[in-house]
Amino acid sequence: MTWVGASVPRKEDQRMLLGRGRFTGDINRGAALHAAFARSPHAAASLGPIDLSQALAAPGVVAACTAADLGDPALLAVLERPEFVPTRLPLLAIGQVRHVGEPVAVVVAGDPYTAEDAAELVAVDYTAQPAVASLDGARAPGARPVHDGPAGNCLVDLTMFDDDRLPGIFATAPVLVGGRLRSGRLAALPLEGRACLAEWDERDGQLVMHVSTQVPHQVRSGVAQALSLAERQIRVIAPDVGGGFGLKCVVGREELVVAAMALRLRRPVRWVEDRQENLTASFHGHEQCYDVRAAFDADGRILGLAADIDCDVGAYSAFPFTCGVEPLMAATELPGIYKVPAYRARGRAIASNKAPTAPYRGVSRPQLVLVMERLMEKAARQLGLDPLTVRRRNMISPGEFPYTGVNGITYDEGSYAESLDRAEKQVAEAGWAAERDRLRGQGLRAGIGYSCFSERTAYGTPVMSLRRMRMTPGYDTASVRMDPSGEVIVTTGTCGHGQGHETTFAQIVADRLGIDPGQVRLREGDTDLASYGWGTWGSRSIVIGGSAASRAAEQVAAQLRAVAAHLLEASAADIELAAGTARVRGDASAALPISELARIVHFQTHRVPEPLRYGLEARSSFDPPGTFSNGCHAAMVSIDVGTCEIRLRRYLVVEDCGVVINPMIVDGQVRGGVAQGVAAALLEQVRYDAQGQPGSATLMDYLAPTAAELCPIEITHLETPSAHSETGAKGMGEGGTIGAPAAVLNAVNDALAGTGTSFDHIPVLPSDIHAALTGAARGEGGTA
Ligand code: MCN
Repeated sequence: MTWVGASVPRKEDQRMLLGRGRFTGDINRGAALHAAFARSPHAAASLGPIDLSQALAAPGVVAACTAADLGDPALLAVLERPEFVPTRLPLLAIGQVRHVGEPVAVVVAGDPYTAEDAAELVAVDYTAQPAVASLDGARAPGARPVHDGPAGNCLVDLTMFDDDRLPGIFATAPVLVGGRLRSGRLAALPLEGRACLAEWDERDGQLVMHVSTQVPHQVRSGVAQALSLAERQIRVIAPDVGGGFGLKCVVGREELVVAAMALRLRRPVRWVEDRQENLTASFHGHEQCYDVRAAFDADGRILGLAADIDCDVGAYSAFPFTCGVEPLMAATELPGIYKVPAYRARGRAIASNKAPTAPYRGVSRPQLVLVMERLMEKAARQLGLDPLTVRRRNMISPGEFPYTGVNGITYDEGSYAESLDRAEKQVAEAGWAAERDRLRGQGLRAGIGYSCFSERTAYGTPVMSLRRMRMTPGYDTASVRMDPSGEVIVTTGTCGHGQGHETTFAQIVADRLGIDPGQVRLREGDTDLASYGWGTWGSRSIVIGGSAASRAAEQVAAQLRAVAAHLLEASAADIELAAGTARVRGDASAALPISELARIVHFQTHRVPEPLRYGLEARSSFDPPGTFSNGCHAAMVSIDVGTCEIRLRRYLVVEDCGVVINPMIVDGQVRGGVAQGVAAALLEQVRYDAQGQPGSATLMDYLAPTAAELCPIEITHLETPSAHSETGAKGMGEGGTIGAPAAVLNAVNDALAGTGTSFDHIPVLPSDIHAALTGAARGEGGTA
């Protein structure tokens, strides 16, 4: 029996469910001051003098500062490419504001209410300018530049791939499909917004920061770079973090301002973001537009693909990923699981007067899957073929792994065809078609949609270095230490924030050491525990951190075997570690509890030879080329032709993330991800008007999904182990979000079959349906 593969209950849930979690806002410092920000009400304006006098005079206010007072600190995220235009991210705006909600001054007071009231007394002389509030507006000839310098507001312009055969292919192919496919701007919406508590530790000469972040080391580097400190002078701790979804894998300027104020005042300073700030002034994602063309042969095989991809990245490049993250991923990974012989892709990051963007869950994969799945459907319709047949004819098939695509990506072994076969079989066996017909018989419109995809995960240094980020993430490290009582501490540079790492890392290490996961304690999210770590994003933790922990645990296991062999006068190769005991294989009487070995190594060191003395401890690292999970989603929706409400009726996921460490946790990840993907398809959208004013600043306007909008999600696991992780696991934390929008959109279009309308954008809203059903909408899906 192994712990890996078992649905071990989540260790972290006990404290969460009993209200004993410790989030940044819970950390009590009697003398803590509170920061609030004066923020721009304009999307674009030049900044005249800022008058802090009234704010400073307010009772209870301790300090107030502008950028100039702080020496105009800034962050700079850089791609080392000529096609990239770096844009300085000032911690507080100076001279110019570029989006509503941009902080222009900070006020610090004894309580948050006083600080917020005083922030409203900051008098700023704005001269409003016309805003660049849409992709079309930003790209239009003569558009006002968001930043001085780049033409057409283009911060990155990269033609990643090209093929001079494409014009010929498009001229002669029997079938051409394409169109403009768009996805709306999204907010990640973690339950806990951003939060930070910074305090100067006089004794250690260290700025200690508790931050609600996914990337403590990058926050440390950001503080060090912006405030000119050595990294050792800063300790960043992520306590319990109430979700991040990518929003917290970049460094927030407010966190750094709080650090600057704590340094200046030598008192603890706290800032806790409210929901309005979270929706308007943090980071968004996924506002993308694809102009695509694809050529197919008469059998439905793709011959060529060309795409121009524009991402509205908002006003600034977030640190450290830069605004290149969405267009680079989109242009590189668009072909996905399909064999594309000839490919051209240009990806651009377009600046606008909106909040900046971060790598929100899935980054560009939900969109690129949506694009490819729509192309498959369109080609099938034109050819009169079953859309699933067209997918099968194009996907990488079982004998072809490892497969290197036209985009240079090598896909490790996956179950692309099998997952589609399974999904189709389950849909048939569960009678979805009959249910769809029954719904149609009741006067509803109803449809079924599929999506097939791979989820590239665990991007290691070999892959990340191709992006040419000045700070190149990838590897991670872990250490495993057994204490004198036989309990184990694992430390790593990853930083779970809801994924259940305390449980799954413990399962891996417990198997290696032959102990119970209850004896393993994971410590992550503290920069003083790992020399450097890249945090948790890109579904990297179980492959990269988990493999580093597995390797370190193997080394400790070898140390235990050597100690046991010495004490039991046996060969180390004959010692097995299981159920808390080291025993000589085949000799039931020759055994010692592992806790006894730990006690001897620490307290009776003289009983073991020199190389085995002074502790049981090892450190290791891992840096993979990456893993590819895969899956197939199927969705059924119904549309009420009276109210235009779209209802999700059925949802099914077949997913393959290699060896499953904890099926219950993986199911939870899939369900949460699907909820976010369904919401992206049917509900959520960050809105701005033509002046760049946000129209979705509260949860009344930004429609997060609730249980009422979802339906039960059936999940089937396939397991194709990866050769690129120590455990055989592949990452999977984004797959639900990646597969869902395409499946739902295809289901909506199936429901609309016969109306002459289909959609190529998300979210599809009741207003779109109304237009479709009243004939007001033109078929943007073209021939689909
Ligand atoms: N797992 C497993 N077996 C596998 C793969 C994963 O048991 N074969 C488990 C892991 O042990 C881990 C979880 O599933 O507990 C997710 O693992 P992994 O795929 O490595 O992803 P990360 O832990 O690196 O998490 C990042 C991923 C991303 S990129 C986003 S965005 C996201 C997500 O996780 N944000 C989340 N899931 C989230 N879940 C919560 N609750 N909150 C967020 O903000």
